[in-house]
Amino acid sequence: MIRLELAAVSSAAPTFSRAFSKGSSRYRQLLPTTNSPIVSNLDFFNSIQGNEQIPTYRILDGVGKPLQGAELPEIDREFARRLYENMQLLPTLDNVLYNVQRQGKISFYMTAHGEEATIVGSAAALELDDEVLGQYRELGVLLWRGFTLDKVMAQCFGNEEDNSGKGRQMPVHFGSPTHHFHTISSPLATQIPQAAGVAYALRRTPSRRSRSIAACFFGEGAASEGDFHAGLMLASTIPSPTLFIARNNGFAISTPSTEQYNGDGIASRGPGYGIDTIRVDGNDILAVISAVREGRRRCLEQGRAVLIEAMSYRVGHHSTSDDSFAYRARAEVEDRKRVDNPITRFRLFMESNGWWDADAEAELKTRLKVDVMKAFKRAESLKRCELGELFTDVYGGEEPWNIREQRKELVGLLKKYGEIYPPWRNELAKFKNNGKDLLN
Ligand SMILES: Cc1ncc(C[n+]2csc(CCOP(=O)(O)OP(=O)(O)O)c2C)c(N)n1
Ligand SMILES: [Mg+2]
Repeated sequence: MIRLELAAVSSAAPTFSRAFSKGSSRYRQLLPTTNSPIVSNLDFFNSIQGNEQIPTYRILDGVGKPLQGAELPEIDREFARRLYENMQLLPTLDNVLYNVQRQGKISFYMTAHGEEATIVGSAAALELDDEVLGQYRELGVLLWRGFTLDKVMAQCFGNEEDNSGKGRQMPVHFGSPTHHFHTISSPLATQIPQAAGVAYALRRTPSRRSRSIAACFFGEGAASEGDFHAGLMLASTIPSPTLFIARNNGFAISTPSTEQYNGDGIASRGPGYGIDTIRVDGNDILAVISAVREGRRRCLEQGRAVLIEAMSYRVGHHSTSDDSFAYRARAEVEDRKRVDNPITRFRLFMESNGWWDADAEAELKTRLKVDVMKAFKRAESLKRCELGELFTDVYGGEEPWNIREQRKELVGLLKKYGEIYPPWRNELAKFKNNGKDLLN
C-alpha cells in the first residue's frame, strides 16, 4: 500500500517541481485522496477576501456602447429586432395581466420587469428543443419558442383552452411539451435536481446525446434550498449537460440577497462542484447571449454541467401577493429602472447601428398592446373546462376511492345548492355546460 502511494507521488513530482519554485515551503508530496500540494503555511482562504470577487462579464456599457475589446455575438438587424420585440412584449403582457389580476379576473400573477435581457437573451441562445426547467419568471422563454398569447391567457385564466393544466394550476405555472418547457411547480428549487436528471436522460438517449441540453433557471433565493446543492452535486458527480442559470435579481420576496449568502453570490459555488462557471451582467442581452451560447457549447462538448449567474434587479413586486415598498424604497426602484434598464440599453445599441428609430418604437408598442388586449378579451369570454375534469388526470389506472368520494360529495352539494344559491349558480355558469356534466 505504502509503495503504491510513493509511486503516485513520484509520477506527479515533475509537475510540482515546475509549479513550486526552489526555496518554497511546499513539499513535493501528495496524499492518497487528493492532488493538492502539501504546504507548511497555515493559510485559510476565502473567495470574497480583498478584491477576489468573481468578475462580471459584460459587452454593452450602460448606454448600449460595446466595451473596448469586447467581442459581440453574431447578430444582424433581423435577429436584433426579434430580440428587442420579445423584450418589449414582456412588459406589455406583464402590465396587462398584473392589472387584470388587480381587477379580480385572474387569481395571481408574476412579472419579469427588469429581467427581460436575462430571460430573452438565454432563450435566444438555446436551441428550440433544449429542455427548459424554469422557476416561474421565465415566460419569455416560452414566448420566444412560439407559445401564443392565446395560450398564455388560457393558462392564466384557466379556461377551456388551457390544455396543459385544464385550469387546475395557479396562473403562471406554464408547461408545454411541444415547446420543451417543463411545467412550473411552486415549491422552490425542485426543478434543479430534476434538470440534472433530465440532462442525464438526454445524454443516455442516442438521438439527443451531443445535441440537446437541459437549461435550468432559478432565483438566487431558490439557491438557498438544499435542492440546489443536490442538483449541482448530481450534475457534478454523474456528469450531464445541465446549464444552470441563476437569476440573481437581488431579492427573494422581501429578503435581500445580502442576507441570503455570505460568500461571493451564487457563482462562487460552481467551482466547489468542479463546474465551469461565469458571472454575467444580466441586464446586457448580448453578454447573456454569449455566455449562454458558450455555456451550452461546453455542456455538449464535455457532457458536463455549467453554471451562469446573471446579475439583475427585480424591478416589479415579487408577485401580485406582494407590496415591495414595504421593504425597499420606491426611489431605489425608480433609480434602477432609469439607470440600468436592460431594454433601453439594447435599444440604444440598435439605434446606434441604424436598426431602430422612434417610428419603429411607436409602431411596435401599439402593435404589442393591440395583440395582448385582443388575446385578453378573447380569453375572458371563454368558459372554463368541464367541472368534472377537476377530478381527472391526477392518478393513472383505476380511480382511487378518495377521488370517487370527493366527486360524490360535490355532486350532492351541487344538487342541493347549485340552482338555488346565487354564488354557486354564478360560479357554475363559468364552466362549460354549467357544471351539468357532473350531474348526469
Ligand atoms: C420551498 C419553498 N419555500 C418557500 C417558498 C415561498 N417563496 C416563493 S417565491 C420565494 C422567493 C424566491 O426568490 P428567488 O429564488 O430569488 O426568485 P425571484 O422571485 O427573485 O425570481 C419564496 C420564498 C416556496 N415557494 N417554496
Ligand atoms: Mg431573486
